[in-house]
Amino acid sequence: MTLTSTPAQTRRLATSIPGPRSRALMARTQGAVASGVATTLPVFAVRAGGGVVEDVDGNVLIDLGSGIAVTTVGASAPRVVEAVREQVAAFTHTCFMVTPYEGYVAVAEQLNRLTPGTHEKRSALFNSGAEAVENAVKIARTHTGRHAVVAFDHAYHGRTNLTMALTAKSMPYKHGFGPFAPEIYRAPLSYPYRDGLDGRTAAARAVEMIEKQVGLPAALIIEPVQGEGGFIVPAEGFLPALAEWCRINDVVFIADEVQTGFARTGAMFACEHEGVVPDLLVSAKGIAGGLPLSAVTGRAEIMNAAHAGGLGGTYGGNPIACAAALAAVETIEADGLIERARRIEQLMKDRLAGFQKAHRRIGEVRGRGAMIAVELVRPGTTEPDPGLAKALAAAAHSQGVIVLTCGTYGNVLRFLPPLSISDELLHDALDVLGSALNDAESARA
Ligand code: PLZ
Repeated sequence: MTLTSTPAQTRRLATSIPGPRSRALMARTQGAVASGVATTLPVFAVRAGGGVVEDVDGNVLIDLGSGIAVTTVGASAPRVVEAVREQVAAFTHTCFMVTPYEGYVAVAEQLNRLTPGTHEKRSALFNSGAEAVENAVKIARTHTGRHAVVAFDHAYHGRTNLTMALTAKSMPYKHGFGPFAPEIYRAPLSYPYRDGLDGRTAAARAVEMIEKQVGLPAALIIEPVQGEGGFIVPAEGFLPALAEWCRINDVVFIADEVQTGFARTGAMFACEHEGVVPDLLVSAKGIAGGLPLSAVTGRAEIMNAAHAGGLGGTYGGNPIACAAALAAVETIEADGLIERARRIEQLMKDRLAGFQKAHRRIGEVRGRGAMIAVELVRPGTTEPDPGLAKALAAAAHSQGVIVLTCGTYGNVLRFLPPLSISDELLHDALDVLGSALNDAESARA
């Protein structure tokens, strides 16, 4: 019996994008689904795996999105499929808080082993990234007895009330949805392309703001490479300086590795690139090969600060999601996917650097591993060009390449391929992007 039905690994356009079946499903969507839930690319998936997504009209699209950095091991990674099949047949749920099961414990052990630092750790499992971020804040508050939490410019931490407060960008994430949770403060980030500051100077600027305007917070939360905010890699030294300030002041340093975790950036966790050891690390997305699972992992004395019964949730650490996570971790390690992410970085940065030479519209090529982006600007300036990002994304979509945009200014085109993608597919997708850039240039000339 074949366990997966992964589509053939080549781009194929059978109809225009979206095709007639997708258009019909989109009409049904409009009649049934709340319009606040928007869609990047209205093609309806039937199968996905390797580096492609196949739609209801028989189009095969190259996947440079991974469902927003989730299917890092692939959308139908064989070990994940097998593990899920076995677990779903055994039992779907008991609730870990009622009658526990081994899978949850095994995932906690793996997280404690894989996250940075050799200290004694504990983990707790949840469902979504936002839910895990909320729990990290709960844990930091009960541990320190303080309330304030510092987040950064351009941050994205989720869509629940507390995580909306932590998230920077108003439209679309917060607009009209307040009032937001109190005691959240925002510090300036290191954004080398736009502030030109070295890491130490940018960290000193952030620390000064925190000390003058907040005092001592319970926690500082940061994405080691910012995701939705624009794939911003802080200047070298920024993260270590903040972590050091937290250590000296007994402030909990929370790394939000929801988007960057699990091999995505060419390390198991992005904190490793600068040897940063967070007190608490939040993971989700790539953790379970597409099944909903998230976690907070951290120093045992902090994680154990919450009273018994203080943490939990009906579905947190669902057994099927845990089985998937164990299989995803095995896949990352056995298939050398951290190395693969580094190779993808090299391939993409080489090609994109070539585009940058030819097009003055690319202000910066940046990112780590298979988390790469181009920031688009008006020629000869650093002025953001969100219109170009939108046009390039639309052109790529129409040619069967799934790309996403991001950034506070909406001018960043980002690439998050599954690590199971082939070099051939990456080159094909980049060829499409290169032509789209040429077309955009001549259209505006
Ligand atoms: N922290 C760093 O990237 C989710 C959001 C997409 P959830 N990012 C994708 C959207 O528009 O909703 C994310 C993240 C970081 C937290 C989260 C939140 O994770 O699983 O979406 O709750």
